[in-house]
Amino acid sequence: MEPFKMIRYMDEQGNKQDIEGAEAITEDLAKAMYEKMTLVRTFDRKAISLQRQGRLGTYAPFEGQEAAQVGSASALKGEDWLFPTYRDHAATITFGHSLPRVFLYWNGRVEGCVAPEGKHIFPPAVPIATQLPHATGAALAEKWKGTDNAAIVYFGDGATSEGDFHEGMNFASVFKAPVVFFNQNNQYAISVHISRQMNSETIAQKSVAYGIPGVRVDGNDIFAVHFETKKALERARRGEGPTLIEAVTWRYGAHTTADDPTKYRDQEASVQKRPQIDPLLRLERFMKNEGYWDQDWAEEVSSKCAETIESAVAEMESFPEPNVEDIFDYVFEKPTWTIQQQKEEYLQLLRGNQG
Ligand SMILES: Cc1ncc(C[n+]2csc(CCOP(=O)(O)OP(=O)(O)O)c2C)c(N)n1
Ligand SMILES: [Mg+2]
Repeated sequence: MEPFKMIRYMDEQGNKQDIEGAEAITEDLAKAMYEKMTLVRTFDRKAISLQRQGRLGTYAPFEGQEAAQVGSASALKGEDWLFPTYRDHAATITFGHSLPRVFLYWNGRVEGCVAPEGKHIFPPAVPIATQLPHATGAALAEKWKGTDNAAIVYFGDGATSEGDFHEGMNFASVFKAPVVFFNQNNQYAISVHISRQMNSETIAQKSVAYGIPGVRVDGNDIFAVHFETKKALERARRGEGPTLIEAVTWRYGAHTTADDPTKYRDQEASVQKRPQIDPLLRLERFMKNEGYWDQDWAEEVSSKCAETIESAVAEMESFPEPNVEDIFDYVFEKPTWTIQQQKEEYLQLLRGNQG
């Protein structure tokens, strides 16, 4: 096979591709994936709407990247580790994060960084690529403890220009850490197109430099993402070390709600691309081709997801008011004297304003 050729389990029209040794795609799996992608898309659209109404602080949308995130995170097991960025809530929700807490994160609440008990989900990394060495470390700790737990770390195309990307991959390769480096190549780092980010043709090929396997998948094909991630996780659990996966995808919307994509790309062209690349449309076509599609079922999924998201919003909004001390108390485990001083000054200021 041509090296780093894009792997597809279904083409753009949803036709199943012949993949040697591929696991069977069952109706149950297709339906479960469709439900999850519908849930996270509903979440994403709701979050934008809440931000526009002033009910969320800011938000980083992922519409277009649902297959990449849901397909990969659904391959994890209970005790695995997940290291997300600010755009990976579809992955964290799939792995069991709480919806109200993911909303709370976007209201700047520390509670939004806390995953449900027993779920190994790190808070989103905003500094680009810092989470890669963390994931390598967590994976190595699991290896040294003798478990078969693995880690997955999410990062964008832009993150490959950071030193931490190389440090995390190199260290993981040398020490055979059970970690999957999951790249979502949405082709932009805010306004910077990938052609200005790197000269290599693919991100997957960067694996060669570290002597680890590299896989390039169609990131809008949920089955390609799911099964290739599952294989990489199984390799990791067998003690064979890390894998780099490049999922080629696209974000339809803005980088964040503070960004205007029309300043750096043709948004009309992005809308025109939707019929070819939309991950939900592709799965729908696949399900129709396979005879799995049922319109009543799809409508029920959509209304159930809307209800689930509405009740998560209500829960987020009924959360106790934030404590202003939180922004000082959670910077370090124990506050440094500078932070202590800032906190006291701020509290004094508030008292002065009240008096
Ligand atoms: C170390 C660091 N440098 C710069 C930034 C500003 N910044 C925020 S998002 C971003 C682009 C990242 O692009 P990519 O890795 O492709 O992820 P995407 O946003 O596309 O998901 C940059 C440069 C940052 N957060 N951290
Ligand atoms: Mg990007």
